[in-house]
Amino acid sequence: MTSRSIFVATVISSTLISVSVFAGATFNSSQFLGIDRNADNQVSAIEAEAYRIRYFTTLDLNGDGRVEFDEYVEAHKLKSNSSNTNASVPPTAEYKEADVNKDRELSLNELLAVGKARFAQLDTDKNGLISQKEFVAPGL
Ligand SMILES: [Ca+2]
Ligand SMILES: [Ca+2]
Ligand SMILES: [Ca+2]
Repeated sequence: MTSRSIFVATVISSTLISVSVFAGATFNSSQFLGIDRNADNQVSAIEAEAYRIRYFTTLDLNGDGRVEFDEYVEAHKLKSNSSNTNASVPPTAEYKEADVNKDRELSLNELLAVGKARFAQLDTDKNGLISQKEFVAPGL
C-alpha cells in the first residue's frame, strides 16, 4: 500500500465515523422508522405506546411482567464489554428515570409513563404527533 492510499483510507473512515455520530445525536432514523408503523412520517401517541410495549417485552426476559435491573443489563448487553463479568453495573440514567418507586424493578406502567413524558417533550409544536424533525435524541 502506498502512503497516499493509506491517507485516503484514513480520511474516508474518519468521515464515516463523524457522520454516524452526528446522525445519532440528532435523528435516529432506524428507531423512528421502527416506531412509525403506518409510515406516514409522524409518530402518533398510539404508535409510541405500542413501541414502549414492544420495548418492555424485549427487556422482560423471563416474562414475569417486571423488568429487574439484571434483566435490563442483560437485554442491553451492558456487561459484554466488561472483562469482569461479576462487576456490578450502575443503573443507567434511563433506568433511574423509569424506576419511579426505586424498587429496582420496572413495571410496564413505569416504562409507559417515561414514554408519555418523552412524547410530550418531543412534540414541540403540540399537535399530538412527532415529526422526523421533532424526533431528537434520546428519542422515545
Ligand atoms: Ca405514524
Ligand atoms: Ca422479569
Ligand atoms: Ca408535533
